[in-house]
Amino acid sequence: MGGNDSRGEAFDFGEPDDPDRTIAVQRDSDHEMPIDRLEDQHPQCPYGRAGSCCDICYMGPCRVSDDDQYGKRRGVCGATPGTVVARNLYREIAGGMATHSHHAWEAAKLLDEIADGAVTDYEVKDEDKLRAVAADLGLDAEGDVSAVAKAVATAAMADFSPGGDTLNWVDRMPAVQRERLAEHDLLPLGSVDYQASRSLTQTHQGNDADPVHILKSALSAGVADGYAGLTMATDLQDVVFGTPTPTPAEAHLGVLEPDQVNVALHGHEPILSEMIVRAANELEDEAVEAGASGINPVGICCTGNELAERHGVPLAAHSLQAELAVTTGALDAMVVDIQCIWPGIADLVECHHTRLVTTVDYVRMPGATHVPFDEETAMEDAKSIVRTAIEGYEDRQQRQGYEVTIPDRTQGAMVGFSDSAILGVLESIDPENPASPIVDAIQAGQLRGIVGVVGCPNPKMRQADMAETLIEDLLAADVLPVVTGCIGHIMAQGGYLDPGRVDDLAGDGVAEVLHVLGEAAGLDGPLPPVLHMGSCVDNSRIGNVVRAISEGSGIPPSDLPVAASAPELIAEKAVAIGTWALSQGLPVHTAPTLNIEGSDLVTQVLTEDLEDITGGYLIQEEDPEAAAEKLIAALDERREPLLEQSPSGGGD
Ligand code: BF8
Repeated sequence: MGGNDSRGEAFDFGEPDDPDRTIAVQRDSDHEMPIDRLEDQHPQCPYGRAGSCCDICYMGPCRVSDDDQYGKRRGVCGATPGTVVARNLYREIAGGMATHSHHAWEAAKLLDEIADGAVTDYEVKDEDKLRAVAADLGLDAEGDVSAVAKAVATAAMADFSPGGDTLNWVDRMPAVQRERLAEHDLLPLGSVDYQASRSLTQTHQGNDADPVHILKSALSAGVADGYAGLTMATDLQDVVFGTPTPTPAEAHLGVLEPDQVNVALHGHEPILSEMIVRAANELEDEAVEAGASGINPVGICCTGNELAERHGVPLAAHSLQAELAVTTGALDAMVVDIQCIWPGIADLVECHHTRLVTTVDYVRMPGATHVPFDEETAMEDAKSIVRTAIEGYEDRQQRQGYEVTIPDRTQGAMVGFSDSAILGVLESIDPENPASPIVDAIQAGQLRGIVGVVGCPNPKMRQADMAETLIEDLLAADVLPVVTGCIGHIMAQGGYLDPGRVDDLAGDGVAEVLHVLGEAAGLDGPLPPVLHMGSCVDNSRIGNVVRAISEGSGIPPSDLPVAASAPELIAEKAVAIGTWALSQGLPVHTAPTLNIEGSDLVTQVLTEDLEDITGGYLIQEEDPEAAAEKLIAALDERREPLLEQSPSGGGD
């Protein structure tokens, strides 16, 4: 983060957003939206919600639960509720791990191709990060950039070798926690591809029936997700696309422009979206020839976060609002890659001119145009996709009586708080030890703790403003929330990423910390009340900050007042991320509650016993105020010993 003195003015965001806006915008009277389909699904299956349904063999499905209301005590094969619930959970986590690590694999392959010169449309943008990652992995970090890039890419790709016993990226874990996990045999057994095949094998009918053993393997899959998925993806994306710095961005559907070619980029991998943004710049003239005043790329879900944090591209919508973006009638193309691409979008584009473009071989949708996107022909492919959007714009102009209704809603936000940006600010206060400003603020009683509030917008929880209420309660209690994923969009839309709202939202202690950090960052004002740290793979950035504070202070991660919350969890990926956070020793809150309540044993292991093993434990709570109270109590428990050690003996 640099010392740009004009930034204070640049971040004049005006009045905060209407608090009802986020909910209101999810309904559209003319079209069926996810929230309507959720209502249609009621009542939902209670056996599935309890994790009690076993459908992995054809003697079933069996309903197996410790609660007689939800099933019998044994499946046809004799499986207990513990076996069934643990097995179902392990499969969820493995699904998330496989998906994140496949994302990381694409980034590793790209870096390898850059190093070999096989791909020329991309380059190494952040050489410092490349060398830092190489050094952390114990590789030769000196010398020619291509050689270091090749070494890092080779180490990354080794983490995917079939049946392989290597997981290099686990070296990015705090050493103290790695040792703790090793003592309990909780480190991944081998490459992430091995972990993926092992998870399916282990949970096959008639294999592992020991619930605790299954949960241990599930936890290892969470570790693999955190390092060979999240951390590797963020590391390599920063190397190739640059490490984010604080940047202003507009949020909400009002960022669509009636007289421009609107291209929504939806999904997760910046490999595609970065190139589309570049191609859009290059094809402005063609858009003008078609009668538009320009091309307006906007971001949806994690692609939105990736583009906003690096380029300030507008954050149009979170995943739950993607369909709503189509209903504006202003979207000329929606270009998707992987993950969180809901099939409802394909139904909806049939009523509109919007071109739905799929780009990845394993993500296809009926009604979409498939344009294969290849790194070797990236710019050419991206231009062809942007030209499809221009055609969409021309089609929009030619439709008689076609209505475009863009909500008059935009909200300014400050995004781009990467780990290196945050640590850079802390270093500017204490160059010797960036942990000390945080530990000092905790010991002075100003900062009660930090909570990573991450993940999805679940229509079940959206109706209760779950994320907003939780975050407001945390802030008021002097807890600093850091956010990623679609929660980042919710926060941007609600004005929580506006530095001007610090004094309204934050307790006096955390407000003071944000003012001090903002001044140190040269922002001429405070940091925003909520720090946007990026996409869902960028949860690794939270891990890196925790690691730096832990290593700088000598306090293990499990003794720091740091917790995680996925207050509106949807995806298996989010369950995998939560499992990684549990492995790192953190209290982890989820809502909706995980599908584990069919087994008393699994519930007890995760909510209680695990604390003695990794330091982490699960908090299941669907009421936002109660969730905030439980998280604050968890932070206080870890803060207490630090207050006792403080020079003044505590600040409260
Ligand atoms: O990976 S927050 S709905 S977009 S799963 Fe999906 Fe959830 Fe959004 Fe990003 Ni993360």
